[in-house]
Amino acid sequence: MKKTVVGFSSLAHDLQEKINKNFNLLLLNPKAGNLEAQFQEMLPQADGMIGSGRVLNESILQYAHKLKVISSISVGFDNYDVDYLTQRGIVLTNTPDVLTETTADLAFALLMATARRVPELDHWTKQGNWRKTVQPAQYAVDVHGKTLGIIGLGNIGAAMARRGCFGFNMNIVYYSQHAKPELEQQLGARRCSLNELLQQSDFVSLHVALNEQTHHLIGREQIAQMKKTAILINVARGQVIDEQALIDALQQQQILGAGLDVYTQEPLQISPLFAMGNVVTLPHVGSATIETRQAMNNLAFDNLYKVLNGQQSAYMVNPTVWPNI
Ligand code: 8YV
Repeated sequence: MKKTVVGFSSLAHDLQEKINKNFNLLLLNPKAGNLEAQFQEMLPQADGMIGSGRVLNESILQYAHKLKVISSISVGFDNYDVDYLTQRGIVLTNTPDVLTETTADLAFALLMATARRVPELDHWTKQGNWRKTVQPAQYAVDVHGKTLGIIGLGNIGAAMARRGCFGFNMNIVYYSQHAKPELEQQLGARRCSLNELLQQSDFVSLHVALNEQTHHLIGREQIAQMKKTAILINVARGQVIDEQALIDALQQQQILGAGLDVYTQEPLQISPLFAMGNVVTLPHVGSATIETRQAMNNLAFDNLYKVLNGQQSAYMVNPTVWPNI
């Protein structure tokens, strides 16, 4: 008998087809309302779950009596209570690596767009304001040769650092739990304290996972350490920054600008950030390219398929569960 898989977010058509060929797919339907009732009905049958962008905790998973695996179509796993899953013997898998370069591309695009005021000047030009040669009011700031501070030198942080070093001759400093001697060698990167990084960087780019240690890692005190001319880039998770502190700092011109892809509340529909010319806001699109989303879907399917067929996946977030499942 085919195993049952519950899709907990909208899934691409070809992913649905692949799942349906191998398993019995039940898809949550947000338009039909009452998600809790839908979960309550579907989850007792679920052997596997697949999707992204939804908090799945004990209050929902209590209905999933025979669940073996949650395959998350994301690298981040802050939406899941990993300890609870481990206790329950449920494997959690994710999709790292395939999105590293694409996410770093976007982080660098945000850095460039904010520093060179691309969206702001695009809007200004289209509004018909270009009546004579641009004046200092339209000037931006240089990127090349500046100091790029990377907070969290994991895969995506390192890919961002490479772009800065090799593409723009930037000086790289980083703050990370672990020293990365190889990257220090390759990129001339220097490890330093968080305060030192904040004080010295022209661009501060966040690349840490969200957890108890990184929640509001960048708050009022940290922003106060930054240069007045510095720009903050965040493609990690919104909650790594105290968003109100950032808004206040931008309004008081304590820093020059911010390039943001992630927010405390998503989707974000109203925010003082939207009224600020020196802030570039994107709708959480770090991995959102056709190729990368396809690769993430393929990997998530592979993870799901393997675990439901008794094979280990290389991308288990809680591998200690394995012998017991
Ligand atoms: C997700 C992301 O795909 O992978 C992550 O952790 O943040 C994104 O790339 C996105 O959250 C999908 O909802």
